[in-house]
Amino acid sequence: MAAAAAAREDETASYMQQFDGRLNKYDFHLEEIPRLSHKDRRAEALIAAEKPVVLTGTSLVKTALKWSLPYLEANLGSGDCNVYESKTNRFKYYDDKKLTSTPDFKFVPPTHLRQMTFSEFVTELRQCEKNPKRKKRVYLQQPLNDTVGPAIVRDFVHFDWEWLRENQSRCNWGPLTSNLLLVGMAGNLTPAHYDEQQNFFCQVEGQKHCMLFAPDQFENMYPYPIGHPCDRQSQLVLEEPIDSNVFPNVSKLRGVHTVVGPGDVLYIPMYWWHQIQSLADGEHTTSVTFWYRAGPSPKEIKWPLSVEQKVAVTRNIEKMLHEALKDPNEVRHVLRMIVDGRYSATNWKTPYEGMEKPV
Ligand SMILES: O=C(O)CCC(=O)C(=O)O
Repeated sequence: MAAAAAAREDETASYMQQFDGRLNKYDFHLEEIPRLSHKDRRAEALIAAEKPVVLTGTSLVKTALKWSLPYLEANLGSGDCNVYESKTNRFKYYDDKKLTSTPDFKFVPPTHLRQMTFSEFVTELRQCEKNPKRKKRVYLQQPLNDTVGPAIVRDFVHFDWEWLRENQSRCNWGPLTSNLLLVGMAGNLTPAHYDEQQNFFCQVEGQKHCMLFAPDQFENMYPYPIGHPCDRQSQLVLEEPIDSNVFPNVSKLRGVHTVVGPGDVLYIPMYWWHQIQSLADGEHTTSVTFWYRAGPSPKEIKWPLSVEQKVAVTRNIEKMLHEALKDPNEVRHVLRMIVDGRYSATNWKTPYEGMEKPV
């Protein structure tokens, strides 16, 4: 038993070594995400504890492993797909509904959303691959909905829904909300962000480097303010030197990472920051996500709150202030007013200063 566990640990240790020299270098510490058989009890325990794990040997999207570009072109249907276009390899998400909520603030969208058929997308992808100097990249991010053709429906119906239901019920997650099909060029990068949902991230074609940062890294990741179109995204560009005068906590940043390939399923827990990049020296990549809403809040709240609960509370307070005050400068002023001289470190002797301890 101990030998098997040691062998599995060795497997994880040697797994990332094969990517030495193929991944970007980062200044912060990264540990490996465990790779475990989906039948391994430790994998179940990690999912239940909301810790990332790569599950091997699942048949979750076995029927999608044949989703090559020609297969998708022939079977995805003739409807339009969402294709993001970027002048760099970074495809930072933004919420265009928030674009109008700050009239004094000119936001320059980092990517441009276009609609096109899957065939048109493949033509664009091939052109971009042939002309890297044109500095145009494309990334298809299309929800799998009822516009897909019958062969894709058949493949979808044969996903391992039983395995998903078992996990959903064991972990008390809410309903499945969506499946996103992602087809991107080698080197495309989705910058660090967190989602408010649980995710089984399935790799179908090509390889992706996935870096995850626990919710307790919130202060080290410097998310944008909640009213910003890039809410839930980090302001840090992890590939570039980071100015520690502007972002002093960056020296404390630490994360975990892995590379996923066809058939691997990465569990990305809710509120875990993640940055995902298709390997630059590889081919195009294809992935499918399974996003689940969180389960109902526990009937009894226990203190101290978990880090995840604190992130949720922080978001709620920030959201209320943003909705009430509208202007980010006002939010800053009110937050300073609450903290300065009251909760600030220099003034904070004891929370009960001036109160006597009962004898
Ligand atoms: O694969 C990617 O590029 C991004 C995926 C992602 O951010 C997610 O599944 O939450």
